[in-house]
Amino acid sequence: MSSEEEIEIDQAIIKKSLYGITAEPTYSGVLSFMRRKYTKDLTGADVAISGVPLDLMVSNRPGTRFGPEAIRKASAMLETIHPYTWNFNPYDRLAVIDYGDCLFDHGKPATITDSIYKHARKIVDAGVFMMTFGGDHFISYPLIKAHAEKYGPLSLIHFDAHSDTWDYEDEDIHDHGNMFRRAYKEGLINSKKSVQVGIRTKNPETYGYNILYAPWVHENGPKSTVAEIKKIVGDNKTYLTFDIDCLDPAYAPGTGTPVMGGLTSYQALEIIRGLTGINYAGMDVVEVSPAYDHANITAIAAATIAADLLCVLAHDKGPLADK
Ligand SMILES: [Mn+2]
Repeated sequence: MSSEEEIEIDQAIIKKSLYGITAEPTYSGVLSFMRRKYTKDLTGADVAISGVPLDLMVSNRPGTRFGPEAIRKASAMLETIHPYTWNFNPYDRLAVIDYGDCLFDHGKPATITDSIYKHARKIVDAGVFMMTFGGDHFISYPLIKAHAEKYGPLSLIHFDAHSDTWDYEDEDIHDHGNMFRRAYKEGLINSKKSVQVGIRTKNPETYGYNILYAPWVHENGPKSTVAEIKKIVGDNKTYLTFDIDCLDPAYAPGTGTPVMGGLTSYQALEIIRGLTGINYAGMDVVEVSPAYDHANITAIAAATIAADLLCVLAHDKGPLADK
């Protein structure tokens, strides 16, 4: 920016249009995701970013309640335009707001599922696309429930080291390891038209989910992975969930349950950047746990993945008609 250009700081508050982006110092000002307008007003919004700062359902190391905050902070450093992949500014095409976080009562764990579900229903029922930041992966269950009630049984594109289809005796257990069994059992997900990508842990029961294991992705590369994903989900309404532990711990150490042998950040971005032309219902990026992070590696990875997913949506929407 030129020295004469006036920098107006705190775009998250003062921004008038829901479109466009204004440069401001990366180290200063009110944080929202990509400095989007921080608002509860869904009018005119295409996409609402929101956080679910939950880490009560983890089986291993907690701390993902600080995930949404870390992803917002990391996003302040991101470039808006990646000319080698997307030759456009996504915020010229998509009206993206930051809706803030979901409020729930951590002292009443049994009420949390419903609080997340109601938070999602408010946004989904307004016809606004949700991009949600976790929080532990359990949050995907109430989010998917809200989306499936509007759109019918969904296809799932699920990036993870773990399949999260554990079979517990108690059907009503609140845990970040069995959401996709539960969502399948409740008819929220069509598992045959769904795909899990990057899995590299024990998986006793697949419930019909298609699985592209991490070694398969490494052997076949991003292009074949994209082709397989598109073949599986077809034109079905699709929910995309990205557990950051899909990435190798070298690229995402700040997470509760890291597993070696995962995707590189470049592989993940190449796959995501190929996933255009899919009939998306909603998306989330989960399991960032800043206390285990180093140099914000994991938060930057999550913010970049989310920003690129917005580029996918902006690509599919195309440029706005001239006003
Ligand atoms: Mn996982």
